[in-house]
Amino acid sequence: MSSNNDSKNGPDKSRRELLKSAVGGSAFAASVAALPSFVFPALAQGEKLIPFTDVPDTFRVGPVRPNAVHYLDTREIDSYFTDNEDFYLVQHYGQPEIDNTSWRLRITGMVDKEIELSLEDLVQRDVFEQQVGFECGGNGRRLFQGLIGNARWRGVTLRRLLEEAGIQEGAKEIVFFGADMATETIREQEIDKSFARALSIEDALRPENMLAYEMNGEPLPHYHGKPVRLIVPGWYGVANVKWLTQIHVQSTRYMGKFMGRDYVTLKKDNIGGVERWVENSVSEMNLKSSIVRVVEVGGSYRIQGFVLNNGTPLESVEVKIDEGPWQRAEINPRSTKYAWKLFSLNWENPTSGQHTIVSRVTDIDGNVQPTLEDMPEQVTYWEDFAQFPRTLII
Ligand SMILES: Nc1nc2c(c(=O)[nH]1)N[C@H]1C(S)=C(S)[C@@H](COP(=O)(O)O)O[C@H]1N2
Ligand SMILES: [Mo]
Repeated sequence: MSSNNDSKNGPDKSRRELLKSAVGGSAFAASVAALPSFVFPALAQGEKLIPFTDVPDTFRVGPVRPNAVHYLDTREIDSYFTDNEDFYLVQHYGQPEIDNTSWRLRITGMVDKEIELSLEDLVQRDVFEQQVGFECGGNGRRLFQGLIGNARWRGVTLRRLLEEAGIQEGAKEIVFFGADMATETIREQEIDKSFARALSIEDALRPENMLAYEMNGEPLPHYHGKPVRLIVPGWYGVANVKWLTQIHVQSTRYMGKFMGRDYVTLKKDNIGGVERWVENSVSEMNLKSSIVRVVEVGGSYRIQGFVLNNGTPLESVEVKIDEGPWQRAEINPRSTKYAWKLFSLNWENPTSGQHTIVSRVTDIDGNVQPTLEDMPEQVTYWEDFAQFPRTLII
């Protein structure tokens, strides 16, 4: 049912119908084995996880600890939304305590009217909700892709607030400051700096950017930026400033650490016919897929994984088993534009022994996820989006 999924709507639609008619009925149990588990993760009981041999026995995912990085064990992704308690955590300056009642958000700089908002003010504005998945720009194979998550965010659009403030002519960038601060040593001087990231005016005005105060139906958790964070759909996690306190509109480039020095890729590119090393601030997510789990249910095997990208619709996700042909996987029909896309491929009668499996994703613009060998030469570990072969024994 997965390799012949040429029509985008046909098979998906019939599966939805099947689900609808099956729920509560006796056809339910019979149809379970035929469904990819991402369609109905609660049915994941009875499935057996096949261990990857590329994951060392020493690899452990610890519990969430204050101020610490937290990553998912991606072999255990079994639901479309990541629980708030499991969603990865990255913060460079610790997790500041903020009191919701005294918290204020200020919009300052090149605006017609500077604005100061309480949480109450924000909550009273038009509600905007969307599904957004993202990964840290530093995510990659060494963590088996664990710096990742997918959630439902609720808040207000950024654009609406910027229109309220009125951006003035000549403005170039908008800087988003978090409440978290640290002392950085810059050219032998100790300087107090807030975490901050900037967007061009054009990027900032994208209608899908939002200030989120809820995550999966709960008030935004402390570790994820309570009470309000920025969400820039389709971008790497670093853009999603947590513990947001100030939005500043300015006519100059913001050159802070997380724009200009850290989260900066350095890779070889062809610049008008000349090969040059180029720095880029980590921004839009690259087209990436990865296999994260293989399960056995009642004697049949499934290969599952995720896709993240900048929101461009997908053409296909394919999986290659050993030296076999690329086989089309099924993409969870539930996925929305900026959510992650979970995919699944039924693996018919695998032979016992060692196997290598790998996935690749193609978008409708014809971009194909490259192999590690085809990646541009780069000297940073940011943006590891190459194909990721996995090994296992059946
Ligand atoms: N204020 C603040 N926002 C921040 C950061 C930070 O250190 N401080 N880290 C960024 C980075 S690098 C990532 S990957 C995401 C992680 O978001 P999460 O912890 O909710 O998963 O938050 C971003 N927002
Ligand atoms: Mo990050």
